[in-house]
Amino acid sequence: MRIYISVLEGRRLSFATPNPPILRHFQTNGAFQNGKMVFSGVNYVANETQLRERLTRLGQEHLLTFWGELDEAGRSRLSADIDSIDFEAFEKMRASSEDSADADSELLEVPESLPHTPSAGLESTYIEARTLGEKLLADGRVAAMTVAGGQATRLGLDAPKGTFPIGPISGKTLFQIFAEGILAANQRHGCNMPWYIMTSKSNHDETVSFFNKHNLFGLKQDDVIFFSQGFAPITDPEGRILLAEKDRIAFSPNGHGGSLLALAQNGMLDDMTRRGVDYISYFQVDNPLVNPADPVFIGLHALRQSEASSLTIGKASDDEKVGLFVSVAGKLRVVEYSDFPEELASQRTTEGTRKFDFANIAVHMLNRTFIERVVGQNHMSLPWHRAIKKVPHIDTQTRSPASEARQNAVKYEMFVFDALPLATKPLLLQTTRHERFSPVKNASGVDSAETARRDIIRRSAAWLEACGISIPRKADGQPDCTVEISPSFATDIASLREKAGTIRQISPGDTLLLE
Ligand code: UD2
Repeated sequence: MRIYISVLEGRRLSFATPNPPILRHFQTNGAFQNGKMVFSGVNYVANETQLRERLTRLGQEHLLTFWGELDEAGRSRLSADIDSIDFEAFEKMRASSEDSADADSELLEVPESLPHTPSAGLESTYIEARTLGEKLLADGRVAAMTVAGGQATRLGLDAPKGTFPIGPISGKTLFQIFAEGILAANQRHGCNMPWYIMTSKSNHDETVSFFNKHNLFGLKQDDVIFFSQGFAPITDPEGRILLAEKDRIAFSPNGHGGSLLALAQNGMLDDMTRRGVDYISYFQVDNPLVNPADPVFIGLHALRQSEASSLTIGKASDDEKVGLFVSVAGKLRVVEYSDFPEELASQRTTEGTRKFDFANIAVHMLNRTFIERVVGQNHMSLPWHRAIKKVPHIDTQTRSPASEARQNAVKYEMFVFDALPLATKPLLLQTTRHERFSPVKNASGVDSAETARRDIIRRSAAWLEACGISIPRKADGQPDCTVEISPSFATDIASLREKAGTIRQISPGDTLLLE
C-alpha cells in the first residue's frame, strides 16, 4: 500500500490510502468559523460514503459531482476544502446575510461632526489634540493598519493593489507611499510605529515578497506585520456552494470587516498589547493621499474618549460611490451607496447644500480594546452582506465552466464600518477631499490611477503655494507643471515649510520631484 502525504496551503497535512472510493485521510482540523478558517489538532476525515451522506443532509451533495473523475490528490484537496467549512456557521451566515436594500429614509438623520478648521471656541481643543496626538505617537501607543486583502478586480490588476505604481513622477507604489508616511512619523516623533497589513489567501505571499524585495522600504522587520484575513464560501443564489475547480471549492475574502476578527485570531491584538499600542490608525490600500499618522485626528479621538473615529468629506456628486455617515436612533452608522435612498442622496438643505454629505473615506481611528470587545471570544457579530458577482466556476449541472450569463454568484462580506454603532462616543471629523482622498479603484475614468496622479500633483502644488513657492498655472487654474512631494520629504504644509528654503523655483512645464 502506498501512502500519500501532501501539504496543502502550508498548514494542512493529508494522509490518504490510494484506494478510491474509500478515501481516508488525516489532516489538521480546519473549520470555517465566523468567516475565518480555524485550525487545531489532527482529525480523521470520513470516507466517501460518509462525506456524501453528510453533504446530502446539508443540501450540498453537488460538491461531489466530479468525485469519480478525481485522482487521490484531487479527492484529498476537495475533501480538505469541504472539511474546512463549519457548515453550522456557514448556514447561520447565509441565513442572516442581507441583500443590498434601501435603508429606511424615515430613520436617517444627519450626524454630528467636528469641523475641519476649528470654529471659534474649538481652537484650543484642536491645539490640545495635536499635542496629545504627538505624544501618543512618541510614546508608541499608535499603530497603522492597512486593509489590503481585496482582489483589485475593478482595477484589472493581477497583483496586490498596493504594488500599483501611483507616484506621478517617482512611480512609487501605494505601499511605498504609505511606508514613507510611517517612516516620516517615526522620524518626527522618535517612535517605531508598527504597521499591520491585512492580506488575503490569494495575495499574501505576493505581498510579503514585494515588501522583502524592497527591503521593507526602510522599515524595521519587526515593525511590519502581515496577517491574512478569513474567507467565506461563494454560493449560487440558492445557497449551493460553488466549485472553483472540480476539486476546489470557491472561496472569497470575507470583507474588510473580517479584519477585526483576523486581528484577534492571528494574535495581532496580543502583539499590540505587548508593544503598548492602544490606538489603531486604519486605512484602505487604495488611497495614496492618506496620512497614516495624523496627530490632530489621533488626538481628538483620544481627547474625546471615542472608541472609533472616522474622517469624512463632502460628496463629489449626488451619485458618488461612497458610503454615507448617518445617525440612526442616535447611533453613528455608514449606509453604503447602494443602500442609500436616491431621494435622500439628492436632498438639499434650505441653504441649498447637500443634506446628507458626510462621505466615508474609510479612514478610522480604532481603540484596541474596542476591537477586543467587538470580537469578544471570537463570537463576532457583524452583519453579513451579500454581493452578487460574476465568479468563474464549474457548473455542476452542465459539468463545464459556467457561461458568462450564468455567473450570478453570491459573495459574503462583513464591513468594518458596521462596528461603528457599537462604539461609545464615536467621533466624526471633517477633512477635505483634495488633502485626503483620491482612491485608485478603476482602470480608467473616475477614481482611477489617472485621477489619483492628478490629485497628488494638485495637492503638492497647493502645499508649495502655501509655503510661498509660486506655481505656474494654466488658464483653467490647473498647475502648469508636474510636482510630486513624497511623504519622505513632507507629510503636510507645516513639514514642507521647514524645507521651503531648499526648493528651487518652478517654471511652466517643469517637472519637480521632492523626496
Ligand atoms: C469602500 C466603501 C465605501 C467608501 C469607499 C471609499 C465598502 C463596502 N464600501 O468602497 O463606502 O467608503 O470604500 O474608498 O467598504 N478589502 C479587504 N478585504 C476584503 C475586501 C476589501 O482587505 O475582503 C479592502 C480592499 O483591499 C480595499 C478596501 O478594503 O483596501 C475597500 O474595498 P472595496 O474596494 O471593495 O470597497 P469600495 O471601493 O467598494
